[in-house]
Amino acid sequence: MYYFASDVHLGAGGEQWTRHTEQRFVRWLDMAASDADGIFLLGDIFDFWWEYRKVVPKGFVRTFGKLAELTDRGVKIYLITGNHDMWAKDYLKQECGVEVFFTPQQIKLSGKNLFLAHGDNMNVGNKPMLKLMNTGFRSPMLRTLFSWLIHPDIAMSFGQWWSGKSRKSHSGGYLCVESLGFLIEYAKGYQKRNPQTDYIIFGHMHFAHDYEKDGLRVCFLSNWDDKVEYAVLDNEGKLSLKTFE
Ligand SMILES: [Mn+2]
Repeated sequence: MYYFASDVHLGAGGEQWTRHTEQRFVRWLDMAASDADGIFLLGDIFDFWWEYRKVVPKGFVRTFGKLAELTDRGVKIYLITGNHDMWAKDYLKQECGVEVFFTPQQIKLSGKNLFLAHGDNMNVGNKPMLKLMNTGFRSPMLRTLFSWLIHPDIAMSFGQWWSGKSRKSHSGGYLCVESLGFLIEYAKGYQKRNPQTDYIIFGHMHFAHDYEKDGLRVCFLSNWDDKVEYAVLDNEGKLSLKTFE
């Protein structure tokens, strides 16, 4: 069995809410780990993650502890970073045993070909502003300057503020199936270029949906504000969206 979840946004919404969400996420990890051959976290696990060379942000110890405990036991856990945790470095790998990918991944599981992505940054070719912003956010030089010139308390406050703003602008409005259109278009193009693809899974939209049409199957995972919907791929290669109580 393979499990897929995304957009936990740990750190968003105040201390009490973060604690509540984190406890829920840790319970989900335990549930998944009971029979998982692999757990895939499709990005935005943290609302804002920033790593210094020798320092990491306060918080999230239950998550780190659980991830480390599970990977120590031999459970395979993967993270494909999202637009809120793309600044990860080696801490999650070294301390928690999580395999981190910074780009979408094609992978074969249970005999099926999957394309896994957070869902940000797709189709940016025709969006020059977004492309420029992304180049800036990912620029090693700007990252170094941000780390070295700004006191961490200020840098983290700025990052948390920016993350909240970005999250609200992207998910604050009314979300519906139509909001997913651009990613479904991307998925169609992707499957055309890679016809062996069986399933595509995205996070990012904070709106769970199981799309199936004309031989294309795209699963969208929910965020963790309310009802949590995650995906499971069973050993026969059947993919389904499930609700976590
Ligand atoms: Mn998100």
